[in-house]
Amino acid sequence: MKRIGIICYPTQGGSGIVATELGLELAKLGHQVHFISYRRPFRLDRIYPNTHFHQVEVSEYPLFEYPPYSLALTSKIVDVATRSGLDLVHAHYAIPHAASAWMAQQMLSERLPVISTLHGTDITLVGQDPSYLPVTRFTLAHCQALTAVSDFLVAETHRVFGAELEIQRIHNFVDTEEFQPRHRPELRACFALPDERILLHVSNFRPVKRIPDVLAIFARLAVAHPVRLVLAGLGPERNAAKEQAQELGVAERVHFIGNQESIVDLMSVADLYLLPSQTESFGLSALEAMSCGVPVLASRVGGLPELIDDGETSFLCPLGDVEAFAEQGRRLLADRDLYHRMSAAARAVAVERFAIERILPQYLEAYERVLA
Ligand code: GMT
Repeated sequence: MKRIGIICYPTQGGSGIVATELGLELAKLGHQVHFISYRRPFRLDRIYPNTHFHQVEVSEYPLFEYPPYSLALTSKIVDVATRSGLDLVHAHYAIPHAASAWMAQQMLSERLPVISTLHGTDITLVGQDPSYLPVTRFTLAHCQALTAVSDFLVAETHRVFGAELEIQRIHNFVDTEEFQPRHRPELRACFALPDERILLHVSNFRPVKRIPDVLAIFARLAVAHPVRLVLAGLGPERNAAKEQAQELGVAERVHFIGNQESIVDLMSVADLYLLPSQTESFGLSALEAMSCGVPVLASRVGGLPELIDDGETSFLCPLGDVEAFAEQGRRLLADRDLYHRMSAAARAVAVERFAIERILPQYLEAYERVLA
């Protein structure tokens, strides 16, 4: 049994989900898992044996225009490590988690090994911002182990932060028992008539998700097919998306439903999942859709080709080419055989390659290495 500290964002983004699901699986194996964050992670929604939550409290002071979260987090890591005897700390998302973990390690005379998992925008966007780049570079070089969620992200990290970094690729995973095809007519009826198909997109509505493309693809499909679009999540581009839906004349068929507790319920009502992102280091929501037997229309970017076999398990389309997305969507909506084949193949690949049982041993092995 090990005592493991997991530092993560508590929000509905993929890095927080991966960190929480990983922690819960470790706890099932009997490890003591200590989550450290500014709020209870959203999938840590009830009492789970062997898990503990430690809230980082950031004190306000009139002098602080920007209260120093990274320092409060460091203090909390030191406190939890000392009281609970942590064997190692696992930081999810480099900024500022890996940096705070490194600082805590120094304060504990290097007795606390740090493993950091890179998730995507911590390398591809935020980590390259001059405000964070030197600290990110330093902390990546000083972790005892680094993992990244795709080969794409390993390569991108090498390109930006140096080829000498040792990074293990550990793909993201899904709980295929929880995320499985379900027949939920009563939920579907909340959004669509029986003969209508439902397209789904779930995100944080940031520019990287290309929400205007989601709507443009939907509007093209809506010309000839009885379809609905369900948009789940909150974020800066949500209001603009509502305006765009009006302009495109599809507003009555688009449902903005905000953040949802249960993504699996949403996947159960969807016929197609749209992910036309600018970049996606992995695309966890696409994997969750596939595990539920929902084919995905995604951009051919980042780590998505590692997850999607184009034309077999889902479709990959050129970035920004909304007509190409719509064309593949039309094929899937028109051809029931193709749809069912692809749906089954998507589910099969989730089970065979990305089920939690396949991925967890890779993290356990990384922990053994840092402890050795
Ligand atoms: O999608 C986001 O912008 C959120 C971000 C996060 O850190 O929560 O997601 C990143 O990490 C996920 C989990 O590893 C990946 O599945 C997403 O592809 C990645 N997002 C991007 O690379 C844009």
